[in-house]
Amino acid sequence: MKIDVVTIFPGMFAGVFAEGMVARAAQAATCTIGVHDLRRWAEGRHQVTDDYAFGGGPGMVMKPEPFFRAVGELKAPGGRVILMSPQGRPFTQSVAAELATLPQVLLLCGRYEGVDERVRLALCDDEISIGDYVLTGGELPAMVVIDAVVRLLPGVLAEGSAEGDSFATGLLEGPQYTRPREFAGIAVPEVLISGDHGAVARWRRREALRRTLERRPDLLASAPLTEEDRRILAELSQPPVI
Ligand code: 9D3
Repeated sequence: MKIDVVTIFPGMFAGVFAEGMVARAAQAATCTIGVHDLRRWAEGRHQVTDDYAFGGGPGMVMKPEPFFRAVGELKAPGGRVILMSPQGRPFTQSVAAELATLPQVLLLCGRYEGVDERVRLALCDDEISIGDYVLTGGELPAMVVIDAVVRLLPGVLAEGSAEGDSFATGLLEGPQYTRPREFAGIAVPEVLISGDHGAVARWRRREALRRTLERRPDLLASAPLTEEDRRILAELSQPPVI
């Protein structure tokens, strides 16, 4: 897979791509990541990428021409051009999984007050937001998308890790423990030390259901639940008899 990013702040990506799993994916040649300075496609001695908004108003708008030239040069066959924008479709685990199947993802990052509408209308196949909060640009969202996509590529995670993702099972994860067996006056639950794999699996499922019910009950509506899960949920919803 090829991932390309077009930005006026290419330096922001250095740390993310130098360390951790994204770096490992790039080294393993699972994917090639290219970060491209939009100014390369800007004109004039000052390589200007923004301009005043027609109709007036505060703030600058990013010019269309540099984006069109960048995409003309960088887009590969079957590639998807995605504008990072607060008005985009919400980014979720299933969007990440969809992007991970493509031969190329080409992310365009905006700055200032926004991007000329022609970029959206005539250049982009998709538009993504990472959530309902206002950031200063599309760079951090692009890093979020790249991180979520890269870890789904074959050979990046330990076998089976992605399948266990809380958003893949539709539930939040329950508590996890490592050594020591007792710390801060809190003991590791006995079942986890028991060696009874069946009991451990049942306990983990129950704790995942408990945590989801407490914190994200909205997830239960679309989680794939068994009859036994529903019985446990009913029990957990029942106020304890004292
Ligand atoms: C004053 C202008 N804004 C009205 C609320 C529009 C605006 C344009 C560009 C606001 C923020 C930005 C910069 N953000 C992004 O480019 C962005 C973003 C975000 O801010 N939140 C969540 N996801 C994304 S993806 C790109």
